[in-house]
Amino acid sequence: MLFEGNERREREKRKKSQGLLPPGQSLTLKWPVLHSGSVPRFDPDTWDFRIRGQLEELLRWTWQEFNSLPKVERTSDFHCVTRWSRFDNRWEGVAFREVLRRVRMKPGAAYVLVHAEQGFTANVPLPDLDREEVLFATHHDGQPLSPEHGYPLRLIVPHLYAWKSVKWVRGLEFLDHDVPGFWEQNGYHMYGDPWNEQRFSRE
Ligand SMILES: Nc1nc2c(c(=O)[nH]1)N[C@H]1C(S)=C(S)[C@@H](COP(=O)(O)O)O[C@H]1N2
Ligand SMILES: [Mo]
Repeated sequence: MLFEGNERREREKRKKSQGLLPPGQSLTLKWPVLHSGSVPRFDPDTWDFRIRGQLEELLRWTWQEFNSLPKVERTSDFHCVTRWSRFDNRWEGVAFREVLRRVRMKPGAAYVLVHAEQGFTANVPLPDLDREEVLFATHHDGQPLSPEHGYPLRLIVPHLYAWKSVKWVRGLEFLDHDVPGFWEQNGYHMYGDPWNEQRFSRE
């Protein structure tokens, strides 16, 4: 379902009055672009997705292998720590659980460091990824992701601030302890719950 113009604004008003906008956030109709570094180029011949760390067996998939995994659609809200939110984004892609099903973890694995192009990382506890609504998205509102929004693949973790929704994702590292990712090393909160305004680690 796509929400256009008045219909979209009506729906936003309704959701706002239902308390679905986290504290300190404002709604945006547009979709801002936010990241550190440049927009990477996608080469389907050299792209791979690596899963490593506390595993019985390391995995490596080519673009063709990853992209042929079963797809799902999920609609969710998006909350950036810089105080904008966007309701009702329709994402299409591969469910995190679809990937997890193929991973043989060691018993201690409890955290994931998500890896992206150019060395970008974000840390997320495994239970926060092992959720119905978490996916590796290839499409947004019916269109392929644009390069600046993460083409060809980005993670979507709707219940955490959007810096955990890693663009240009290239792999997962399973760990038995939590380590800070890129923004977390730069002062952002280790967990990042928008409902509790976990924006920065020293606040
Ligand atoms: N690879 C990568 N992914 C990233 C970031 C980044 O710097 N690098 N920034 C994050 C932040 S802070 C936000 S708010 C969202 C923004 O996604 P958008 O540009 O599609 O709106 O991407 C997240 N994913
Ligand atoms: Mo952000």
